[in-house]
Amino acid sequence: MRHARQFAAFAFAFLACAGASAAVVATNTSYGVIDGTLDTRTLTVAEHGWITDLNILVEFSKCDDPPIGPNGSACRGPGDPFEEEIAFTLTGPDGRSVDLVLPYETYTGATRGAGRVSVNFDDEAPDAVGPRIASGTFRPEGSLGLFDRTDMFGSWTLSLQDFSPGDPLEFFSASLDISFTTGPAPVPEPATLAMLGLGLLGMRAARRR
Ligand SMILES: [Ca+2]
Ligand SMILES: [Ca+2]
Ligand SMILES: [Ca+2]
Repeated sequence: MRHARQFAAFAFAFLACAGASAAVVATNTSYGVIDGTLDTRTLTVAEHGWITDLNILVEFSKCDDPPIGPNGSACRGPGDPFEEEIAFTLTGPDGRSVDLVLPYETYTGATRGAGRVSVNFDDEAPDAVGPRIASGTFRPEGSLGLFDRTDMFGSWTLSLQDFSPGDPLEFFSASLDISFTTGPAPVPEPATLAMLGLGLLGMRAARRR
């Protein structure tokens, strides 16, 4: 155990040596009405950094017709907004994808739309996203930790889908909020750290014999 602990201490010391930052590294504010179709928004990160935590803030509305428009806030239509018929997915520069909102699963039917909301998708949030559309910080359907230890540099794609015509999804903005370190090499995954720790213990046991 002592060796494993020493190794962990070494790993943390290594982390402390590298520069560490947290910042909104990319934003897209291209308003759009998405209805019965798939649309995407690109978030371009211009600097390199090893991701230690990634959150994404998405500002959108899902209202009964008509659309609320680029400056709208409350829903104009009084009817069922069909909140369930949308899907959000974030794809990183290296092609890996994480589902934020799943269709007909994350959100369920509502009697009246919530209007324009800001949802911060964050693995560390206490509450999971859904079942009603609401502003706040929520855990996404998939784990954004999938992006940890990868380079944030490059083009990220937020896919926004609305499954049937009528009651559009409206997109206002998205921001990537990334904590990252700078340095020559990515930090090993916890599983790798644990295996290295076990390996050290094994070597020690073998030396004893
Ligand atoms: Ca995280
Ligand atoms: Ca987080
Ligand atoms: Ca629709």
